[in-house]
Amino acid sequence: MTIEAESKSTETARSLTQFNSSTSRRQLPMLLQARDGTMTRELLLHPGQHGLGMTHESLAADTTTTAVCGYCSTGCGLKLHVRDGQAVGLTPETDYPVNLGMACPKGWEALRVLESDDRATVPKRRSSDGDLVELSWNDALELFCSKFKSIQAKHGNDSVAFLSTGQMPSEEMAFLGALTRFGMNIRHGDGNTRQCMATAVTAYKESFGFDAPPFTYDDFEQSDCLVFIGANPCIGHPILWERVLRNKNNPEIIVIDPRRTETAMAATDHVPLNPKSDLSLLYAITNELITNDWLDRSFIREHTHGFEQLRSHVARFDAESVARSSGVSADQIRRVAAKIGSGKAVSLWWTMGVNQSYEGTRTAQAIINIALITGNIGRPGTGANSITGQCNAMGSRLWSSTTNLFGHHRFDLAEDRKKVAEALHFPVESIPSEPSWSYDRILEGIRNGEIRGLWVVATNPAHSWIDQDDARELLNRLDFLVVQDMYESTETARHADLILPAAGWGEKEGTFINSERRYGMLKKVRQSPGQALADFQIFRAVAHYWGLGERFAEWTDPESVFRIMQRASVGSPCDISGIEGYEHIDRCGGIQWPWTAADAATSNDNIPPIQRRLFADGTFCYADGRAKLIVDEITPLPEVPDDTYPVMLLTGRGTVSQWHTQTRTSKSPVLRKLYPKDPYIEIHSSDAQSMGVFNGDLVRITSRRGSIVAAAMVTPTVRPGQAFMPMHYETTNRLTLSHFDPHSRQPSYKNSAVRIEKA
Ligand SMILES: Nc1nc2c(c(=O)[nH]1)N[C@H]1C(S)=C(S)[C@@H](COP(=O)(O)OP(=O)(O)OC[C@H]3O[C@@H](n4cnc5c(=O)[nH]c(N)nc54)[C@H](O)[C@@H]3O)O[C@H]1N2
Ligand SMILES: Nc1nc2c(c(=O)[nH]1)N[C@H]1C(S)=C(S)[C@@H](COP(=O)(O)OP(=O)(O)OC[C@H]3O[C@@H](n4cnc5c(=O)[nH]c(N)nc54)[C@H](O)[C@@H]3O)O[C@H]1N2
Ligand code: SF4
Ligand SMILES: [Mo]
Repeated sequence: MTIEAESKSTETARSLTQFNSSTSRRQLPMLLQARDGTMTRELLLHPGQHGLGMTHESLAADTTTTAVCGYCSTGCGLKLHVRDGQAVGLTPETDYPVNLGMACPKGWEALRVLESDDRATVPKRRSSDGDLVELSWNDALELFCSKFKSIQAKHGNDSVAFLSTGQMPSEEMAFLGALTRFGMNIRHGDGNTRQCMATAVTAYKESFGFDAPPFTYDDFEQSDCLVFIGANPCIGHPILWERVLRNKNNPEIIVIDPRRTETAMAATDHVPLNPKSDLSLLYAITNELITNDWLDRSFIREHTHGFEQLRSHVARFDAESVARSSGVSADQIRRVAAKIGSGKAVSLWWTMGVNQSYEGTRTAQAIINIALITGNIGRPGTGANSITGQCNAMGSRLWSSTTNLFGHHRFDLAEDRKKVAEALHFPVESIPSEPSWSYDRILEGIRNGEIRGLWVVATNPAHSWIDQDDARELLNRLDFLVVQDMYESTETARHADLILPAAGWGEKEGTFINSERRYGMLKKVRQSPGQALADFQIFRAVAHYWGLGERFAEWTDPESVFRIMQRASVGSPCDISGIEGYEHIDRCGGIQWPWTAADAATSNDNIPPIQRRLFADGTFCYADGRAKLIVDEITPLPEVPDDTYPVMLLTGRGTVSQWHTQTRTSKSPVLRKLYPKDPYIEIHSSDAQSMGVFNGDLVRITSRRGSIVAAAMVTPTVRPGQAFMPMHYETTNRLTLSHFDPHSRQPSYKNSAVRIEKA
């Protein structure tokens, strides 16, 4: 049997059975080297050969295996039903501690979207007349390397960059970061996590001394007061909302959102603040907590810095004046403060309504301050909790080596560089001493000619980036754009000079880290189409073609990289040295970080408790163990509605069935039936009336950036003078204003001034 034929027939079986059979697992390294001891190009590039070995005999005709869903950060366990090595169906896993037998429509349809005519199945390059023409993997990789190297030779190492994702397994994040930044001399690369989590990361780092979301999902069930700020979990995290519904304490549920969302409707108290007035509102709530002495004074004394400064800062934010600026009544401000003040287990949850705002970092820290001064942290049902978005945004935060060095170390500390270099067995000189430019700075680099080559992996900037007309114009300026995606029809692929076809969820393996810090397994349960390769395998091949094969010799398969990650994690707050390997993660229903070698040695059979939260002893990640209470001045909103553009446009998630730029969810006939096909904008009936617009009429929406048409959805869920558009439609970001939180450089997608007229 040729390598090709053999691997085609056995590879799915391998990745399935390796989780069930420890004897077969031990054969892996042997098989990897058995062929001829070295990596040949054929072995690297063979379609579907993902570098793992298992014998054909171990394939069970009918079997099931549990893998984590590849959409949102909830990280539900899905039980995959496999016949002859190919997944034929799935059901939510009842034994998985995250979802307890539940899944949302995207999860149920996860397999269906993998079959589609526009799957990228073969590498393609743009010919001189603009058409896409097929080429072999060998030619594609040679083209990739020669183009990038020649741009670097002509314009300097920094003239090529990459943009990646929160949707690849951690091992692929780790590989891409190490390959580019410690190997290919690419200094700048960032991820779509900048669009999403950068604010939470910055806020946690400054407040706690580490990017450490403290919670576990059980906290949804243990709180007696839950506060959601700029979060709509009924749509964005429906299974987490199910966990809230399991709460037996009859909890107060406070939702702070300008819109009356599905979540707000289910709340006991909806706080419909003016968009972007969160910071002053939270300061007013803090002021109420302090003046009424609803505080945990001993916690403040023993575990925090900065209380006096916080007290005097928020004293200026009295309920009456903040009522005027935020649109929330002084009574409601006091009522919300009283509920937080009297709660025994208060948890505060935030997502994009906070992260995507021009003063998001300080807003997130105002939330953290409230949890700290009331002692609502480290206990069941408490916490200042940022819910992540994508299946592996957390993996990107720890392992992508973009803003932080591999394993959330610091580029600027020589001792950290040394530690990482030793863990990777790389020369310490290969580790740069500075973080990458942020996403927006990389795009500015394209504008002013500093960046000329770009490698886009598992993200779709020509739809999702802010101020889209400008973003696309910048992509067109590039000398060479490489797009590595599952589909060749994405908006970004339309600009590509080279398309590298990637395997997707279910077609490869690795680990995802969910919002509660839980490593879970992604598994290969089906063959990727055509010549599509796992991103892992593409990175491995790039390393080889670039001439870095030897440096990455240890990076043969995802689990080997997981071991490297474990080495690098030792001694840090995200230490995972106690995990035995993939089979251990699988057996335990996922494992939350940290899980140290010492934890492993002192626990029964190395089985971690199912739910673990951080900071139970009040010790934070700064050297003195104390958290910081951080405050700042309120700054003016960059674009305020005026006579010409009188409406404030909010954007976000539309339905449970749509995922981002829809490259995946639009492929399922079931999901497509569950949401409007064409763009729509939610407006209030009084605004509709003054425009002479009825529900369903087409309207023209114009901002200073661009002008688009969408159907009007007349609804009481938005207030007069405000409108809402889902981000899932290609046109939405043609309207958005390019502005950023100054600390996190996260785009502020949720406020742009627009004019709406009957079309
Ligand atoms: N179905 C589905 N689920 C998803 C995703 C998806 O595409 N589809 N994406 C995933 C990802 S990556 C993410 S990041 C999460 C996002 O999940 P969420 O953050 O919950 O979703 P969004 O709709 O972007 O924003 C949440 C809310 O912020 C509100 N908001 C806007 N401006 C303000 C403001 O100034 N103040 C306050 N307090 N609120 C404001 C909006 O009205 C909106 O209801 O969802 C994840 N889950
Ligand atoms: N106006 C507005 N814009 C927003 C937001 C908003 O609220 N409002 N939210 C922002 C947020 S929070 C986010 S997270 C971003 C998301 O923005 P994007 O990352 O651009 O959105 P996705 O559609 O998830 O793009 C992921 C791409 O990766 C591909 N893909 C999926 N799996 C794999 C894989 O395993 N390998 C490879 N190589 N490719 C794969 C998919 O086909 C798709 O093309 O959008 C941001 N944009
Ligand atoms: S809630 Fe999120 S993780 Fe769970 S099935 Fe839906 S998309 Fe997947
Ligand atoms: Mo996100």
